[in-house]
Amino acid sequence: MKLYDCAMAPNPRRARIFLAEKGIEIPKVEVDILEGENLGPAFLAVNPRGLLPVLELDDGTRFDEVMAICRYFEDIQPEPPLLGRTPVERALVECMQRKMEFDGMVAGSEVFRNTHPQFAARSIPGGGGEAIPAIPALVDRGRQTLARFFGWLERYLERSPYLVGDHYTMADITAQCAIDFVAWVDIKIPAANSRTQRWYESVAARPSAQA
Ligand SMILES: N[C@@H](CCC(=O)N[C@@H](CS)C(=O)NCC(=O)O)C(=O)O
Repeated sequence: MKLYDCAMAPNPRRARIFLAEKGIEIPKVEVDILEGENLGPAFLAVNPRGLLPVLELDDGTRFDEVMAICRYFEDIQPEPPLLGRTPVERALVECMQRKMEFDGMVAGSEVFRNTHPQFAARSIPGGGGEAIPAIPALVDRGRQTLARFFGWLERYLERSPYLVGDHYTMADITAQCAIDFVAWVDIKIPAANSRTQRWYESVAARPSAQA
């Protein structure tokens, strides 16, 4: 088994934090997104969409979505549970994790990819062969979505210390990775959002945050 990974990229980091929380170590193959290695023939043979991470099993089966990778590991090693302990919790984690992914990760990607010069012709992640020019207006739209993301986060954390109940889950991992990602474009947790600040300090102090 091996994980095609990219150390600087936020989606592979979601998988790495998940694995670190489970105490699972697997060999990794580093693919440099910034230099476009993911768009070259060697990696496109692994994932034609050119996206990371990808988990490859020993029989050649590949999972090319973070959540599929995490579900697989949750099934083969349930402890500690990161996708919910009961049917209700699992549904709640799913609801929250998707919100964190769309409102946080995807909006962050809109801002980052439409501003960073290295992605000027790669404004949609991954391969497809054609140049996709940046659309500057998407930067404002991404910032607006992120302002809402931070507003929602503060409200969700009114109910419980973690995004779903009293323990750390995949929803926290995705939100934490989104926040660290948007810091690259100088977007920070608003100073007034004290619950989010407290939550962030606690998740960032977990050893897995180094993954
Ligand atoms: N839906 C995919 C998203 C994966 C994704 O967007 N990965 C980014 C890195 S964070 C990527 O591979 N980008 C390639 C590129 O920018 O060319 C998942 O959850 O695994």
